[in-house]
Amino acid sequence: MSSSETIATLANAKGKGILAADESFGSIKKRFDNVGVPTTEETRRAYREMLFTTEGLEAYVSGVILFEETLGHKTAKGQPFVEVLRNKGILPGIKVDQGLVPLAEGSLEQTTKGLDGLPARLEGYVKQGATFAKWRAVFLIGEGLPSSALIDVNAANLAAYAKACQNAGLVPIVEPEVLMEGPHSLERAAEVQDEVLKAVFAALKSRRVDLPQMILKPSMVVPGAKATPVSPRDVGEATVASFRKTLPSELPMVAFLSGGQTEDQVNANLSAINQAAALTEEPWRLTFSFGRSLQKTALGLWKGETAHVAAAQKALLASAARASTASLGR
Ligand code: 5MM
Repeated sequence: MSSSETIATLANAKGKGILAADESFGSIKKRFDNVGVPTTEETRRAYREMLFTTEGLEAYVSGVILFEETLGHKTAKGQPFVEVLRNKGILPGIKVDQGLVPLAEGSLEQTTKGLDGLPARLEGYVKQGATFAKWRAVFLIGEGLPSSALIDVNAANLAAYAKACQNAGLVPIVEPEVLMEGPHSLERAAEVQDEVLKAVFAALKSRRVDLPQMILKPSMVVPGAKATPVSPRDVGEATVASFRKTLPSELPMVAFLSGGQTEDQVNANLSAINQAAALTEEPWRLTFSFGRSLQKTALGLWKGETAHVAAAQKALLASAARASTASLGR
């Protein structure tokens, strides 16, 4: 599948989003620990089989982001996950970053590694059936943070990754995550979002990344988890205001991360963002690429038990349906 076909499939799928199921070894362990499931290759495989074989998922999901290990996994009956997804019309994608490392010794800030040897790895992922890729960079808000050094490094790395993906025929999802940790206000989150997105698009342009052939996966503009929450309407207006200042009109699609928000919060906010964008007729399709908020209820029901698969799949489908409704501004 060419990059143009991939972007057309993802960006034109109204009412659909992308399921982020690319938890690295450490992250999936944390999620499994929370529900008392031991972390082994087999439990990771069985969990992802439960997710991907959910009947009807394709009504709400056009792509799934996989972790490297999962890209090679099969169902218990021996069908590759990539084939399971493709048979449903869902495109398989792959997380290609290799996680976070301290920006400098003793620094509170973290940058993302994975550029070394990236072109060769991308070639391999294409052969395994991946059609798009994802790289996550994080920005912590604090006193004097994020630093300009971090913003520069993360923006440059996101651009280098995106260019490498396009050279390899993969659609890049560029994920600059402004973290919700801390007590910062909505206004402060908006300032940081503006600064980060400006730097990221400047770097993408200077690397000559083809903007109509990429997807942005940002945070919503929300106050810190330790601050007083604001209304979805405020989140909608603040997020769209930031995008008007920073996003090029040729960007086809924005797929938000959930970032630790509850399912109710994140869907109310996604709906309000779409309503705010409709008022001013913004050009981008604004949908979801949630990880935690789509999976949390399903994982809590599954708990590693084959007997619970049907109930967990029902919950995943319901979560995906709610996110889909929100992506339509309802
Ligand atoms: C599913 O989690 C993804 C991988 O994270 P790690 O590399 O830390 O294991 C993560 O990038 C995810 O795609 C985004 O953060 C969006 O997920 P949420 O849960 O924030 O919607």
